[in-house]
Amino acid sequence: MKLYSTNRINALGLKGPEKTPQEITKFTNHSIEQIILDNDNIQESQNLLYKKAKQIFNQNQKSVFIGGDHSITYPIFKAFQKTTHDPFLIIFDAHADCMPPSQEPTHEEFLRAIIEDGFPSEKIILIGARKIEPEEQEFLIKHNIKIFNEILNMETAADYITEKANNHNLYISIDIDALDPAFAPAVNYPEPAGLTSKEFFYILKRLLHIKSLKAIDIVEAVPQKDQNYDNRTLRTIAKIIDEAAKILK
Ligand SMILES: [Mn+2]
Repeated sequence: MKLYSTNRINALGLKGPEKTPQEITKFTNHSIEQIILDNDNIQESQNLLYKKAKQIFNQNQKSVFIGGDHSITYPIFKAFQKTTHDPFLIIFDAHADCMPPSQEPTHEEFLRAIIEDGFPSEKIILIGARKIEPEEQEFLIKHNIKIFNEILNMETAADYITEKANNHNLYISIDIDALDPAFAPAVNYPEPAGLTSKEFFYILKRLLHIKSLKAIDIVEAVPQKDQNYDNRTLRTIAKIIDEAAKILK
C-alpha cells in the first residue's frame, strides 16, 4: 500500500481540509507522499491531480489518498475509471454530494458529476448519508442509488455491501463526516445520528479484506477544529491508515 496526500479543496464556503496533509503526519508513522496543489487555480489543480492519480494507478499498487476536501474524489476517481477495468465505488458520507454541478465539481456535487458522466449507478453504494437536500433526493431516486442512511445491523449491512463490491475493482471514498460527530467532530458540516466508530470500522475492515480493493480516499477533516477535541478526528484517520496498512500490505 502507498499513501498520498493532497491539499486540494474546491469549497464555495468553509475551508480547512487543505491543512490535513501536513497535520496528519503528527499522528501516523507511515510515510506519505504529498501532492501539493495551488488552490487558487482550481482547474489546473484538478488536471494535475487527475494526471498524478493516473500515473499512480498505472503503477498498479493499492493506494490511499488523504485530502483535502471531497472535491479530490472527482479527479482521482476519473483517473481510476480511465486506468481500471470494472470499477465499483463505495462512499461513506453524511451528505449525498449530488447538488447540481458547477464547472469543476466541488465537494458538494462530485458524486452527481460522476453519475452524469455515465458511471453506472448500480456500481455505487452510499453509506451514512443522512442530510440529503430535496434536489439530491430526486436525483438519487431517479438513478436508483443504493443508500444506507443508517446502519441497523452492521453485519447484515457489511454482508450486503461486500457481496455487491466483491470481484469489482473497488474504490472507497471516506468523507469522515459519515461518522457521528461524537467520533469525528472536526468537520465543516457535522450531522447528528451518524455511524459509530464501531460500525464504521467493522464495515471498513470487511471491505479492506476484499481482494479487488484498489484505492481509498479520506477527506473533509478540519485540523484546526480538531484541537478542541483532543485531535479525535485526525486520530480516527490515523487509525484508518493503520488498519489499511495492516490488511492491504
Ligand atoms: Mn462529502
